[in-house]
Amino acid sequence: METAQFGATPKGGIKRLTVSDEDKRVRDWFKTECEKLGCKVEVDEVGNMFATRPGKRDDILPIAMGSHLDTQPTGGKFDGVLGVLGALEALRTMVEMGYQSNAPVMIVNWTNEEGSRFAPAMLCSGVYAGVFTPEFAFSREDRAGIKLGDELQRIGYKGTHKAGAIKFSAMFELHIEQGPILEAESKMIGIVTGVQGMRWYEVTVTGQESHTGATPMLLRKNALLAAARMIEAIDQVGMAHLPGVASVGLIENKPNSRNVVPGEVFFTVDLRHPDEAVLDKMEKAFRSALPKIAAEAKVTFEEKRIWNSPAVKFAPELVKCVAQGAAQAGFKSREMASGAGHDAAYIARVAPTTMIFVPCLGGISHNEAESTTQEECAAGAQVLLNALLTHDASLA
Ligand code: HGY
Ligand code: MN
Ligand code: MN
Repeated sequence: METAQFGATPKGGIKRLTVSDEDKRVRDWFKTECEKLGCKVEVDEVGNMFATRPGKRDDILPIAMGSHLDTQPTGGKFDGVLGVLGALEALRTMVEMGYQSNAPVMIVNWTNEEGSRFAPAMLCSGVYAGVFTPEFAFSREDRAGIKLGDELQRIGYKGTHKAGAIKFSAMFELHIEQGPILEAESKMIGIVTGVQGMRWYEVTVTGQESHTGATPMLLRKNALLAAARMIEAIDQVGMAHLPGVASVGLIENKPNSRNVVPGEVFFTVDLRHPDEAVLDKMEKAFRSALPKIAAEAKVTFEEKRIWNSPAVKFAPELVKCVAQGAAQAGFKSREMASGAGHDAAYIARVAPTTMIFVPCLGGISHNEAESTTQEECAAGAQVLLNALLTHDASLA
């Protein structure tokens, strides 16, 4: 609730876009809170923040707990934030109890998880994992043409450490489920086993601007009409490959004037499925639908895939720590895969990683009404701490 002030919206949500002034304020707040716990806070070249508290032994790598503090434009108070603040609460509890772990403990705030302002999502955990170069990340532009690298510099979070240089031995990520399963089954904890495959595309449809009054229907090259038919076809791709999903979220119509037949439309496509082979089929179906629609509407189009995050399985030994942690705390739990993308999906490439879910009201997320009870937040933080200490005990 305290960090929800940074980017608070009138409808009770948060607008805290990556490396905006609001993001700077919550980063500064996070740094101060970690330093109060005796942590050293380091920032890498793409703004990832690493707060480390020493353990009994300094000859073994830290165990990390991480997530993100950036939000969607109409985001909620818990997506990403619960994972960072849940980690802070777990660390606070250790400090208050005067408990020292074997391994150092690290809290990580990953830059640009949402991919809303700067595509793709999970960009800077991706840089850390070697999926993208720092230069690629710096070059990413928002729809106003502002570059991520320049904004990182402007808010003072373009750190000195090379991405990937600050090491940890394992990562746990606490997150709200962002879907309806745990609530429907009255389970408190999701033992997350992996993340589904995700692909993002950009489509630009080009027609011809013309007068809406003087241009006969049969002579038009209406880019928005073609885009509308493409968007319908994309929805059909999702419906034909359940439990896969297919979405168009961002659309720009030019010139967007009441009495001009639209000449150019830009829109984004988000395809996801747990099985890569089916995701390939969805991609093929999507790509084969566009040419027919364009030809009928007498328009042209360009389409390119800008992101491909394959399905990921999490580390079984850490998944077990979460299951033990939930049982230890006496919470009902169930194994599940994640529909949403998370930094853990990329971090799993460079260190054993897993996730913990708690329910959110009605499974609603990426929505200002996103809501999770204090009891559910506390349960998540408790299981996060239990899982971390279970893993830590194995390192003694
Ligand atoms: O797109 C996602 O699934 C995540 O919320 N960035
Ligand atoms: Mn998230
Ligand atoms: Mn999100």
